[in-house]
Amino acid sequence: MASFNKVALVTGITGQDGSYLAEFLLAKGYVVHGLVRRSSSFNTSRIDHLNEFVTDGKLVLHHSDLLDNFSLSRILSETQPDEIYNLAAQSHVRVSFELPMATSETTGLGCLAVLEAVRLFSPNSRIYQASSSEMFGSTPPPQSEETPFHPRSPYGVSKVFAYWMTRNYRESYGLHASNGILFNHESPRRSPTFVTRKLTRAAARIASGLESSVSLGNLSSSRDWGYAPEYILGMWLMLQQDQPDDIVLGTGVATTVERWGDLTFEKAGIDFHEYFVHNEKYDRPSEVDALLADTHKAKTVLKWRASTTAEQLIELMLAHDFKLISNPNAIDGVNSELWSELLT
Ligand code: NAP
Ligand code: G4F
Repeated sequence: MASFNKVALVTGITGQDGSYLAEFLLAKGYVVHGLVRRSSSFNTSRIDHLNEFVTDGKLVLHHSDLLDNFSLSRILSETQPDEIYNLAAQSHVRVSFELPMATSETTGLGCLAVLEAVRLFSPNSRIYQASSSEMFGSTPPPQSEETPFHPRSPYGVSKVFAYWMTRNYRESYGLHASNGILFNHESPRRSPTFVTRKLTRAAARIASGLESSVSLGNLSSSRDWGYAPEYILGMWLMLQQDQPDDIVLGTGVATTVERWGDLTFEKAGIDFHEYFVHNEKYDRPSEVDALLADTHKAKTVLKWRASTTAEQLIELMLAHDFKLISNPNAIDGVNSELWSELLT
């Protein structure tokens, strides 16, 4: 289904999800505007392969920052997007304990800045807010749209603020604003500061003789890990609904960190417990023990379901991390069969 001439604006386009979303929307015929924050080093490696679209004027990159209300307002006024995906955030939970103020500003108030700029300058835009299963915190699994929040980190608290602001702007001003409550989703584009990619990268490097150990924190927590490109379809589907809503996306299967480590190292031909070293600097002052999605609503309302299993995800991430050892510039392509399935 092509959606010609639609305009989308993506905050966080340089991140894991933003880069897949940009590819997805461009393939659907959208003009995509992406916000890139200023950095002293290159921060566009995940979208550099889309340069041909920049040349064609289909992908337009703007310097901006969620903390700069003027640039947000100006870009929204000028572009009048049909759809806005607010993906920008300080998204690392452990780091949010070290940077509680900066995390709250970007991840919490940043969402409010987007909502207010939309209300004032582009009220017909539909908005997707990247909410998180981290909001459920210590509430036991399975977690659904009806599950009470009990966040366990400054990141989680900030996401709860953004979730409620999104609902409040929907109820107060009639904005088409939806919360996608996404459980963990990973890919070869995941930053290696998150545990899944840290493990696939370490396994490939240890098996290749480049490293001799991997330092980690708590191994007993469990997460509902899915494959990021599939979640992009779910985000897009939320904005195609007549009514805005709040919807959980996940796989419905949970794996512990230890099991992920065992499987990953086994697939690399080595034994996880021979190379694992505990380092308390990766422990968190308060932990989220167990996340597991109840995806009934996504299946019925969006007709969306995750199909890549944790084992398949490990295999594709590990394969890419092995490839990076011989070719550090290798780009991870999404399997073309899956990509065309997602696009139809
Ligand atoms: P990510 O890879 O960490 O990307 C975050 C993006 O936000 C990057 O583009 C980053 O820019 C940008 N950003 C950070 N601070 C900013 C600021 N002040 N102004 C403008 N941009 C800023 O995160 P992700 O995994 O793609 O996740 C996307 C969103 O979904 C995030 O909001 C995350 O919290 C949420 N989420 C993720 C998951 C998951 O499992 N991946 C699950 C639930 C919710 P730089 O590239 O310059 O750093
Ligand atoms: O990979 P993680 O850092 O992901 P976490 O904390 O679940 O957060 C991710 O998913 C959220 C959705 O629920 C997103 F909203 C958020 O933006 C992010 O994408 O940690 C997963 C688990 C935790 O229990 C952590 O304590 O792995 C444990 N862990 C053990 N050792 C580690 C490490 N996590 C990291 N990052 N690094 C370690 O060395």
